[in-house]
Formats: sequence, structure tokens, C-alpha cells
Amino acid sequence: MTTMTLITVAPTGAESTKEAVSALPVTLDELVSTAKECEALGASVIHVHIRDDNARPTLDLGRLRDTVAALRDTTDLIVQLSSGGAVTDPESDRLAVLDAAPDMASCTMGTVNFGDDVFLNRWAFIVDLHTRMQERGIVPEYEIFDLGQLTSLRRLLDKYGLPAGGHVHVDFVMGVPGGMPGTTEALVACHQALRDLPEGTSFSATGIGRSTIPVMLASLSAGGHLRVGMEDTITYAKGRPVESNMQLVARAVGFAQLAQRPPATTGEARQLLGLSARS
Ligand code: KMH
Ligand code: ZN
Repeated sequence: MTTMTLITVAPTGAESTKEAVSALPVTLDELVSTAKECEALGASVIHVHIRDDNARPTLDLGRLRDTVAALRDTTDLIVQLSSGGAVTDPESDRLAVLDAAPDMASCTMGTVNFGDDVFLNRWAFIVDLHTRMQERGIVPEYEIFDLGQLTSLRRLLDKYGLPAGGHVHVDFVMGVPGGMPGTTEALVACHQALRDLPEGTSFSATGIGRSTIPVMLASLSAGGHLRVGMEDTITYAKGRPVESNMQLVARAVGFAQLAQRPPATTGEARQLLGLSARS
């Protein structure tokens, strides 16, 4: 059982609007100050979606490069860019995210219904993403929205080899309408399926919406890590909107400490994920 907890903050996402959620960080300044504060609280990884001048989701490469540079200048966080983007983003733009040279990028392991939309992840696209990340030394976080996607990951690794750094890390994204539910039972099923993946595969989990707390507790008890943030949850408690990403990170840190698995430092997180130390 691991003795520390990797805490990832996913502060923005592509789904909530600034009009509806005013606390959402959408400008580079807002993102950087959120990142700094979340790092100080105990986050070690930031999962990044960016917005344009109108606060709409974008995969603009110049902005992505500026974002990676700004986060590296001001924090020691591991910078993980989303290759998922928004459901409307074309595959070519999602692949081009890698040109911004992040430490990590997400790699979703299959197509899933996503509310009223479809989050499309064709096999050939997944292979492209995985092999390009291998070539460039970008460490993937494999996003798992449903149990069968772990079988696809096994197939991917069998056919195309281990990711850059040699360590496999997955994130269970639970409670998306169209994917697996955010329950202890579903997390246990995923945890058991990890037996078919390379020894030492690590996992984090996040529960969308009201499943955030049950998933957090289940993940900690199963030896998993945590992802929290306003990408996944905009309600802190019934009738109480989230005030900031820091509020969610602070709560995750509190749970991790209660579980006697304190937050990993950024250095420990790099080691765990197979990333080389920052020069
Ligand atoms: N915004 C979702 C359609 C990822 O970042 O890789 C996809 C997503 C997953 O958030
Ligand atoms: Zn995302």
C-alpha cells in the first residue's frame, strides 16, 4: 500500500461556462494563481484545459505553449495537458496538444457517451496519441471512463509497449452520465482489473458531481490517488457551490491526512509517475 497521496487538481475543464460558474479560472492569470495556491496546499499535478478571450474552451497551440511556460515558471507542479479537450474538438487539434511539450498529457482509452454528447476516442486515435507521447517522452495519464477501457489499455500496452518513463498511471473518471457510476463497487471492479496491467500500475480517481466524496474515500481505502477540481465538481455540498479549486484541494488533503497518506511532494510525484526531475 502506498504511503502517500498524489493529488491532481483539474481546475477548469471544458464544460462549465464562466457565466454560470464565476469562480472558474479561465484566464492565464487566474490559472497561474490557482496553480500556485493549490501547490501550496498539497497538489502535485495540474490537469489543464484552457480558454480563449471569451472564456470558451480552446486548444490554440500558442496559448497552450504560453500556459505550459507560465506554469513551469511559477510552480513546480507536473503539467498535464488535456488531449481530450471539448467534445467538439477535432482529433488533429487534440494530437497537436503534444506540440506544447507538457510533462504529461491525458489519453482517454475509449469512446463514451458524455451527457447528451459523445466523447469520441477511436482506437487508431488512441494508438496515435500513445505512440507520439512515447516518441516525445511525454508521460500519459490514461483516462478510464468505463471498465472495458482497462482491457483496451492492456491491448494498447501489449501491442505498442510501455509509455515514456516505463510506469503506467491511470485515472478513473467516474460518474459521467454515459460512463461507469461513481461508486465503491465500480472502483473495486476497476481496482481488480488492474491485476491485468503491468505490476506497479498506479491509479487515481475522481467522481463527477455528487460522487466526488464517495469516490475519494473509496480510492484512498483502495490505495489510490485523488483528482479533484472544478472540472469535475462545482458543488461543495448540497446547495453550496464550490468557492474555489483551493477549497476542493484542501478537502482532499484533509482526507488524505486522515487516511495517514499525506500529499506527495512534487518531487515524490515525479518519481512515482516515472518523470525525470525538473532541471
Ligand atoms: N472534456 C471532456 C470531453 C481529458 O481531459 O482528457 C474530456 C476530458 C478528458 O476532459
Ligand atoms: Zn479534462
